[in-house]
Amino acid sequence: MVKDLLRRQHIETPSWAYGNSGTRFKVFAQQGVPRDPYEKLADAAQVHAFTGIAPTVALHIPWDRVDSYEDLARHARALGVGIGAINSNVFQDDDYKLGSVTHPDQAVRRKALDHLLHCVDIMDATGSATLKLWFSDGTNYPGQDDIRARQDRLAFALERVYERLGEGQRFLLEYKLFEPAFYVTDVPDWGTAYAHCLRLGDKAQVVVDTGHHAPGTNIEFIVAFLLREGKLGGFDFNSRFYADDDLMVGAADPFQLFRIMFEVICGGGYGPQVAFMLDQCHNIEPKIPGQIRSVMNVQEATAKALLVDRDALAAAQREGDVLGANAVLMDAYNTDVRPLLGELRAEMGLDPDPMAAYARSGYFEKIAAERAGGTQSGWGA
Ligand code: RM4
Ligand code: MN
Repeated sequence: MVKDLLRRQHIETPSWAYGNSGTRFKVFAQQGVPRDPYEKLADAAQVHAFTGIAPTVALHIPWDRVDSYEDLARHARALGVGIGAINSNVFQDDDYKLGSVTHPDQAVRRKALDHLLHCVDIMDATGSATLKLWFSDGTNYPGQDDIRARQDRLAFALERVYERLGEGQRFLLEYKLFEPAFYVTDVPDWGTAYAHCLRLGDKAQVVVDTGHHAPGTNIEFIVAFLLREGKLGGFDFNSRFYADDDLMVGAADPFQLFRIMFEVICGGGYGPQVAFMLDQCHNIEPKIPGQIRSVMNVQEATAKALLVDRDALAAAQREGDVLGANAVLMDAYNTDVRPLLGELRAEMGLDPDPMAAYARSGYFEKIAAERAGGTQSGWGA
């Protein structure tokens, strides 16, 4: 039963995790990094080949701009993966200094909206069902712009995108507390994202990036609440020690990840309706193994959450047995699920140890040798 649910798990990896990345201080180049989206998909296919549960790859536009998106999708299929969410990028053009869809200048707002609509065209071409919207929009200084007018401009753009969505397509609105804006951020929290989505309808949902909250925020509460309202569309998983660190999910706080997964399962969110996506950057560690490790971390947290004895938990809760209820949860969290997952992988025809199997495969040596010349992909900030 637990194994069946785990076998069906689907974790999406981000194309940008395979490219070079860094901080505003330095981007360290690595060997074998993809030069184009085709090579990024090849690397993502390795993550799926060794874990068996990462069958889709999110694209980021324009980082993954190609001549033919149909051709890119065909290439993905031939590699055994599919195209997942299309991530819009309205934060790197010089025009967006004062915002994108909330910019005070109508011409800039139009340009940003056109990009978002273009992303829906790419969804049509690739068969992607999900558009992910993150806006860096905001202000740095009190008085810089009208907070309410910016909300109106945002609502206008979201409406236009919503109207453009086809059958079976949806958008996920992402929030982030701060950065790059340091005073007002136009979509800073789940409440703002939720309110905009609620007004639009079922095809608009909220995505929770686990790195986008103030320290100490109870993310599992947000998850429980949004699920209850049918507004949790998915996750951008990563972990953080300080701000939006984009470190490997489950690295900083595996217990938080377990608590989140438990709420997903209890709230009926363990299925295709809630997308489990990774949004990470591997600045100093090798990228493909970094993704494999991250997928395994989510899988381990999920296995532990599935092992919670929910009947025993409900009984303890009914009886007001505070310590008993807590113990039920902790027993599951403290279970070593690695043998179970090894067994599951063997049943799926995979090596029980994906990290070791990848290291032995020779793929890294191959790409390091082959990918000489050209320009390595990166997030180019
Ligand atoms: C943003 C946000 C988006 C991601 C970019 C790279 O902070 O998390 O989801 O697409 O970073
Ligand atoms: Mn994100």
